[in-house]
Amino acid sequence: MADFRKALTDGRVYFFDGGYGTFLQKRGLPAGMSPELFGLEKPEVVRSVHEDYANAGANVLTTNTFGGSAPKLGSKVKARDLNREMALLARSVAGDNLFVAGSVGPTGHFIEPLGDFTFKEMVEIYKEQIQGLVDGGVDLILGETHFDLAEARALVVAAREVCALPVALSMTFESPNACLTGSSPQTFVDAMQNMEIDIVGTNCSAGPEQIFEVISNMRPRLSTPLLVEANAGLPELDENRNTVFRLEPQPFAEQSARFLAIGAKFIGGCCGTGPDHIRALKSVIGDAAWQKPVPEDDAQMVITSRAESVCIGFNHTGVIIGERINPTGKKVLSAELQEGRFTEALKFAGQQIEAGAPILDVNVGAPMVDETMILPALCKEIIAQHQVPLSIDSTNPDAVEAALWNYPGTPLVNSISGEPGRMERLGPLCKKFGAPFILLPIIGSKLPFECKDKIEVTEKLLREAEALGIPRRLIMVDALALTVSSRPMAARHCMDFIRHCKEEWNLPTVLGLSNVSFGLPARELLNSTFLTLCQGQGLCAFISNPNSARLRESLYSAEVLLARDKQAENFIDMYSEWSPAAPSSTGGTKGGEGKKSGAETMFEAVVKGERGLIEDMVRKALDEDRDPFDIVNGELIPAIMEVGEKYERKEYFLPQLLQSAETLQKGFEILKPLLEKSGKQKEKDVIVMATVEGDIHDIGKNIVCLMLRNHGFEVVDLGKDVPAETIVKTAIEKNARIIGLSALMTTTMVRMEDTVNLLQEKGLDIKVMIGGAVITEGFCKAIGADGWSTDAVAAVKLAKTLVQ
Ligand code: THG
Repeated sequence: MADFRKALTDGRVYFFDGGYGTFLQKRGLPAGMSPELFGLEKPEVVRSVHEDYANAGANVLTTNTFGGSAPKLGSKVKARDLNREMALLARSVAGDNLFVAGSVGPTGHFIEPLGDFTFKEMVEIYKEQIQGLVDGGVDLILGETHFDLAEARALVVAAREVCALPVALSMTFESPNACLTGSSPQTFVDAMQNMEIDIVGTNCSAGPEQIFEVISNMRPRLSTPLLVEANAGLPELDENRNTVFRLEPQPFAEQSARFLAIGAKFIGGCCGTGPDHIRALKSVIGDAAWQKPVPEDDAQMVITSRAESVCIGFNHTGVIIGERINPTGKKVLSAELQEGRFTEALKFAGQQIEAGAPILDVNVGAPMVDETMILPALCKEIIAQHQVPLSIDSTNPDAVEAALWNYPGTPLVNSISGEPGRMERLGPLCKKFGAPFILLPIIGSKLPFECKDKIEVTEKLLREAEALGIPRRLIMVDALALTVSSRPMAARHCMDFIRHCKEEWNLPTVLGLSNVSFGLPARELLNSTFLTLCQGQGLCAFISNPNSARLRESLYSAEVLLARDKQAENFIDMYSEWSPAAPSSTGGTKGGEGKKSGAETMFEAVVKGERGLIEDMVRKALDEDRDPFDIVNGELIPAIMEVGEKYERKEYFLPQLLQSAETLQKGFEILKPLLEKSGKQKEKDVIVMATVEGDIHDIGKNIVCLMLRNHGFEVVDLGKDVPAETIVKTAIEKNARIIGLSALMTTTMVRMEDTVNLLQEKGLDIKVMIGGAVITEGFCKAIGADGWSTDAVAAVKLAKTLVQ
């Protein structure tokens, strides 16, 4: 049988197949039925689709298992069995000449803090599905249409635990710059490449022209074979109210051919494409050679959060890793961490980010702190509020592991030393999670002091890492800054070592800056100058207090002198008004000076999503005799409006929106009894929300419910898969002004019309608003609904106009 691994590196371009859902509908898949269960009942229909794609010239057939995870399938069938059956079916058509990709879509649930699944649960769910695909003989595992980096990571981890097959992950981007949960195409690629994924890709969401923009944004650091599957344009409604994708095969293929220039090796189609689209791809692209992507950006290492990438490299700006979340010498922080409270730590997080730290070190090592519990818990809190990637700093490997399991990106692990067993324990974990790490060249209790000693220890650890198959892109060496007050040559040995790491090993270096000045006065002066000297030798990152203006001045000055701040643009931007008289209070943070850190008002707490602060703030305001109505109308509501505007401007994404909404709810819970008691509260408008019958997607609907409640609506949430009769009956009982309907699939959105018709039959004046990924204005008009929206913020606006 042909080996798919060879296909990953040869010079050819391969063709995937086209859409299944839309195609199966044409062959009798009933509206609302899951294509996977349909496939079990009518395998001959699925087989005929596979055959048509094989005849059209596809090299890779995709299994009919997109919704084949246990939560999607429900209790009717075992996920492993279904996936095996469907994989066998595709295999029987593919034979030995074609490849079979085992399709794995989203589960319909989010991982916490966005949703209610833990990362580990998600991994287990995917393992079951992937095991079935492996049983059935697929050639690769294909994650498709994902929109959450955390879930995508879980899928990759699961695939690696179950099998040794190549893994492809294809993400869907709502806009050229971000997916639904805020990850940019580039950050997605960075995280996946850190995990050594075999193929990165993007599919669905739009036609080839829009998708071209998405993959253009992946390009700077793309080095992995690329898979692209566009829709046949955007969905429209035909005269019979069926969703259609109208982009014809020829223009589809011509537009898709442009993907080659970005590095596409695998090209196929998604929604609305059929065998003719694949045939056209083949005739337009033919035997074109694969143009292997060559990254323009030469970063040595990339650290990512859910949303952001931070590059570490010889041609990149020196990276400050904010050190302040560390209980050493901090009484209040230590005491709080012992009690499991994070107010002080979160304050440090906010302050350091305001000061411009691109990465935060998180260290909770203090007496009587259970790091295994506290470290991941604090990371989760920081992640919920901030975008910056974290550096997980602990000597306890269990704590590091726990934090890694819970992180929605590829964070920095600080650190792996030569302590016996540590590389064996943490090295494979870093590899598995794609987490870059700091290699700390210490073995035993004696610190290497001279450059040659550091080289010797580092060489030994690098050999260990290599034996474990850890890629170089995950390794950054700690240059081990020691104090010059006891060892005058310490800084010079450090600089020699930094140079050696760069010139001999092409490895980036980092160090804990302040160690150097221990025991001396005016430490900031020494630290800043040491930084400059080290940068001259190739230091890439340093752990330090970013709130020091002097340090930032040194850093950004050096960037000009090292020609990394082209035309001194950044420097001029920050320091054009710099005055020598007050070096410690001027310059340094872009737009950040003068801004207060942390939230000072309830308004700010909601905007920033400071869940931990809001309750105390509300109680304090009540103690000060503030009117509950004034708090709601004067602070909370304007804050959530501001959040909505940020969301529309794409400054905020779903995670921030949810964070702010939950913060508001927490504050509101305290005020609610008071508002009700005073009776001054005006009658709330009632809105009945439901996902229509046959559709089990409720992520979008749940978010809309939360936002509507935040804006003062009384929401009756009927859940998912709800028949029109139940919806209308409830609306009558609750005296609702609006019914809100959600559907994700083209097959189920047609059920929205049932509710509209039923209301008309009964002559009821209840407005109907609809939403969901595939809803269009044309569809809304066609079924006679009163309005449609594409996201939670727009839905709130719409609801407000409908009740006016
Ligand atoms: N290498 C690597 N990781 C590290 C270090 C390193 N992690 C820990 C440390 N060194 C870097 N972090 C700190 C954190 C705090 C301080 C110094 C280094 C510090 N604390 C003050 C004190 O102890 O008095 C408190 C001052 C304050 O309030 O900020 O100085 O070398 N890989």
